[in-house]
Order: sequence, then structure tokens, then C-alpha cells
Amino acid sequence: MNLTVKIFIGLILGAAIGLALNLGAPDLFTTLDTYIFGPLGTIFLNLIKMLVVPIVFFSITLGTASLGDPKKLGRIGGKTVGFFLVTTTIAIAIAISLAYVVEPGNIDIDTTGAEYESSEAPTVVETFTNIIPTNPIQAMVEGNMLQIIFFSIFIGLALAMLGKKTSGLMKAIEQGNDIMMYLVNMIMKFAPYGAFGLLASAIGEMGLDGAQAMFMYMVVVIAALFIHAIVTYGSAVSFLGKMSPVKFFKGFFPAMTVGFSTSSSSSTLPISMKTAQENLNVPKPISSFVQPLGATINMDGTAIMQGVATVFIAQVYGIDLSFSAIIMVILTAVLASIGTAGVPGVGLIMLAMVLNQVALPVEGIALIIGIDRLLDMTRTALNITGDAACAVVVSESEKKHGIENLEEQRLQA
Ligand code: DAS
Repeated sequence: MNLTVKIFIGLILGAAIGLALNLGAPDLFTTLDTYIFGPLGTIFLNLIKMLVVPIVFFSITLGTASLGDPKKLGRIGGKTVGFFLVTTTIAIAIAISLAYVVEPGNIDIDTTGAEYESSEAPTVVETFTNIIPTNPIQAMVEGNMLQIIFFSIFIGLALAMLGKKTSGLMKAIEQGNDIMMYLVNMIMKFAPYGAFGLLASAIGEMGLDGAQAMFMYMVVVIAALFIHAIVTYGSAVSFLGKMSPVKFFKGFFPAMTVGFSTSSSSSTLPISMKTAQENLNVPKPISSFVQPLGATINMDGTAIMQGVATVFIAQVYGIDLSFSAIIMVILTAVLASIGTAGVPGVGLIMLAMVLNQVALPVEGIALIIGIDRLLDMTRTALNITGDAACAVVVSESEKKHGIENLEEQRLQA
């Protein structure tokens, strides 16, 4: 039985048992929550938290280094990275706005269980100046994610600029990232049990209100994914890519279905590239530069989930996020998407990082973890669609430079 089915079974069982106990046997729930549901959930959450710092360091360092030497990145690289950063920022802005309008987390449930030290969020200026770590190791010890991301990007840029001189360290970083991806896979094997425990605990505690809140959370994420696809990608391919959005979505749909079923941008990459080249007429040189890079550093769907989840968890815990905290969320999620590798479940680990950064209780992940696998499928389909939209836009803009020098540019990059 595959992992997705097992997670769904854990999800359904957890919700059903939690609801039954909430309605019929609250005392029994308390006992079971103390000795079974709670520990299962805590183990899973702690496993996720354990990977946050190393995964951010290895994947963002590698993601940045894979950009290649900034000088050689050239016109195509600049356009590609620019498109990625702009669309990811738009994605998370859509997500946060929709979450504030719909307020999926606006339910009165008892969350006294989770302590929340309301450390006053720094101002926007402090957010940007504090991003530079005076002591990178201390930043890792304290879990100061923006500082860890900043340091990782610098190391990645240095690796890109030094090239062969630091090929040994580059290899070590690649192997470190491979280890992280392997550990994510290992942890995801525990997901069915963790999802069961977390959901039984959350629904048992919150009852129907909790189930309704989770459903609303899912609705808001999926709505934001669709809005971003149709409005942002539709406009980009139409106005910049000179391609009908209908042709774009119809042409790329086969790859989207594979992304949906695998929940992994990386394993869908060969199909994504073949589909873009054959159905969207993206020249091979552009497709083989933009889409692999996108599968590594461009995750609009994941940024959308992180935006909605952060606002949802703040609402559930009755916490008002300040404007600078929102800026921090956007900055952290955009930068985190550089590192989010294209494997199932990694977006959830990065969410723990975003919550860390704005000092929201990471326990809040318990409220959404059960349904995350379904959302992972939908956001992966969006992630790869964003890469294809970028490839269409970049290839249209390169037409005036002639296709022949594309190969030369790509080889240089
Ligand atoms: N599953 C990831 C991907 O492959 C996205 C995520 O985990 O959010 O794109």
C-alpha cells in the first residue's frame, strides 16, 4: 500500500476517533491523548523540527550554488530568477490576503495547551538589518531562520564563484543534501502514525469546530493555488509569453497530473520538460535550464501553503500578526522556497521554519498536518506549472536574440 493511502487512512481514522471521543467520551479522550495520540504527534513533530536547520542550510546552499556563477548566469538566468522571485512573492501575497479575508482559523477553541510567548516582532527595517548573522553557528543553535538562509545563500554564491577550487566542498554539500532528502523520506514513512495522532488529538480537543476549521484551511489553500495559476501564470504566458492561457494549461496538463500524483517536482521533471518542449514549443536549451532550476528554487504552491498556514495558525491561537511579522513571513517563505527541494512533504518542514521565524507555536502544524498530503499533491502541480510558465515567458523574450545563442548561453551558465 503506498504512503499516500496510508496517510489518508491515518487521517480518516484519527479524525473519526477524535470526533467520536470528543462527542461521546471526553474523559477517555484525555487518557488516550496523554498516552497515545499526543506522543505519536509529538514524535512526528519533533522529527520534522529536527531536520529544519540542516535542511535549510544544505538545500539553500546547494540551490544558490546551482545557479552557477552570477557573472555567467547571463540574461537567461537573470530573467529566470527574476520571474521566480516575483511570482513567488505574488503567490504568498495572494495566500495571505485570502487567508485574512476568509479567516479560516477564526474559531473559538481552547488552545491554552500551547504556550505562545508573544515576542514583539521586529520592525521592517530591523527585519532586514537583523537578517545578517553576526554568528552563523549561534543563528543555527537559536534557529534564527532568516539568518541561516542569508548565510546559506552567501556560502552558495561563494561556491558558485569559486567553481572548481571548492568542488570538494560542493560535493560534500550535495551529499549532505542527499542525506537530508533521504531523512525526509524516512520521516514521511512515520507520517501515517503521526497524522493519526495529531488529528485524533486536534479533533478530539476541538470537535466539529476543529474539523470545520481544517476544511476551511484546505479550501483557502486550494482557492489561492487556482487564483495564482489563472491570474498570475495566465497573465504571464498571455502578455509576456504571447501564448493563449488555454493552450498553456491544456498543453501542460499531462505534467500537472504527474506532479499531482507524485507530490514531487523533482521526479516529475523529465515529464515536465518533455511536455513543455513538445506541447508548449519551449526550445530545449531554455527548458533544460529553467525547469530543473525551477524544480529546485521555485515553489509558488509551497509558498502559498506557508502563507495560508501561518495566518491560519495565528488566527486559531488568537494572535494578531503585525505588519512587520507579515513581511517576515513573506521574506522567509520566498527565501525558503529557494531551498525547498522537490520531494513529498518538504514544504511542511519548511513551514516549521516559517513559523519559527515569526515565533508562532510550531505545534500549530498539528492542525494542518493531517490534510497536508492532499495539499502537497495540489501545490506540487502548481510548483511545476510555474516553472513551465517561466520557460514560456523566457523563450518568447529570447526570440529576438535568436535561438542559436541559447545553447551557447546555457552552456555558459
Ligand atoms: N512536494 C514538494 C514538491 O515536490 C512541494 C512541497 O512539499 O510543498 O514541489
